[in-house]
Amino acid sequence: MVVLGAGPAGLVLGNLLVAAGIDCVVLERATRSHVQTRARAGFLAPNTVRVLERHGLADGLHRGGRAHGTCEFRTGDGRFRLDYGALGRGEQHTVYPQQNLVTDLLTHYLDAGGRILFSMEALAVHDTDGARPYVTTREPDGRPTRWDARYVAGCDGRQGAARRSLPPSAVRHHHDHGVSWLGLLAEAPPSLDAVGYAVHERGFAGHMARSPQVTRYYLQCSRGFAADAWSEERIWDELDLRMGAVEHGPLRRGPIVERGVVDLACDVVEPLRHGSLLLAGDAASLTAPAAAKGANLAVLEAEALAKALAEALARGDEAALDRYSEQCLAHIWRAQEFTQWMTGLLHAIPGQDPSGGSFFHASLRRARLDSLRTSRAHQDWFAENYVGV
Ligand code: RFL
Repeated sequence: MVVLGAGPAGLVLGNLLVAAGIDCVVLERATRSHVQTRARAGFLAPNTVRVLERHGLADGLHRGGRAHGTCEFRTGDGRFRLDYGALGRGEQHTVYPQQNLVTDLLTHYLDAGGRILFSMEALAVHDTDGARPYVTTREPDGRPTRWDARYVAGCDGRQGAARRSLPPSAVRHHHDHGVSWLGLLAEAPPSLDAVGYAVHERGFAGHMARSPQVTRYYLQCSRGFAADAWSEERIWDELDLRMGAVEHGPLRRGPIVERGVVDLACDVVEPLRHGSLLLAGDAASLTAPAAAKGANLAVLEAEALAKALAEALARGDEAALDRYSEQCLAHIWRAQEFTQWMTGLLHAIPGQDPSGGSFFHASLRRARLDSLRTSRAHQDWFAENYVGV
């Protein structure tokens, strides 16, 4: 069994395959230190935590994760809070940085005897319509290598070899939300004890705690915006303005240690199985980070895939593998639908708002926020979808 990629999907899958006694190797393009320090997600859904607990992979997040169940919306009309952890199904997120989760999963995998090769870039997956697929790779010194397997799991993200090797029958549904975010990681303590979503006429601003010392911020920016266009001071001033620092209190500033522009787009590959090539995580579907679903879907899919592969490899029974795609696509489309809703709630879409000329969409957003502020039924729906995958 060859697994491409050592992100949450590939490492959960690798751990479960090793636990099931299946011979597997993980091939990862990046170095170990890069994989263990790549800051991305932080909000784990209760279902994700349950999957990790079920397989003894949750020790680290039990030690270092923090329960989180409140978000605050700020608009020109004031602010309101939703204690989503007490609404809907009464479930909370666990805040645990993705790089810590990846480090835990990797340690566990190696301790269990799992094999992984870093700096090993997969170039393509071949012969996926038969029972003897193989992966071609480039060694760190540039030499080509070939890896034969019974199945190949494509967990190598949006730009990996698995996606490049899909047969023409694969359908890629793509949707561009039309907005971009400047994503920032600040060495500064969180400024509020909640996720902060500011819906401002200059664009969205977001605040998400990562740890007591580190906070993620987002600023909606124009397409093609250069990540280094603004000085740190300019960024903090803009965050202050959109988050309403004058009315609601100043943000706690600190050095910005990472910045990058994310174009909010999503896509889904259908189906997730192409003969002996199976997709999971971002390789299968990409969700815009507005609703924090990506890492959570990756973990869920990895568990479903491990179970199906174990049945296929141990007993030659492919029934679960045949169902894998349909089973996961149901979750994926639910996550896409909520992400789409959330994106519409948070953004002035260019060309649809006062700055772009139309009053209509801004008024719809205001009405949606008002409903969320006042309707218990709407709040329950939000909470259920916000923490769910
Ligand atoms: P990953 O984590 O991208 O891992 C894929 C791995 O494959 C390697 N790779 C290759 N290896 C071998 N050969 C090749 N040709 C290869 N090409 C790539 C890569 O080096 C990498 O190690 O995919 P995976 O495992 O599917 O996990 C998906 C999640 O990482 C992703 O969905 C989330 O980070 C998305 N996301 C969030 N998700 C959440 O659930 N909650 C959040 O709060 C959240 N915040 C975020 C996010 C994503 C963000 N960015 C950077 C888009 C915040 C941001 C800013």
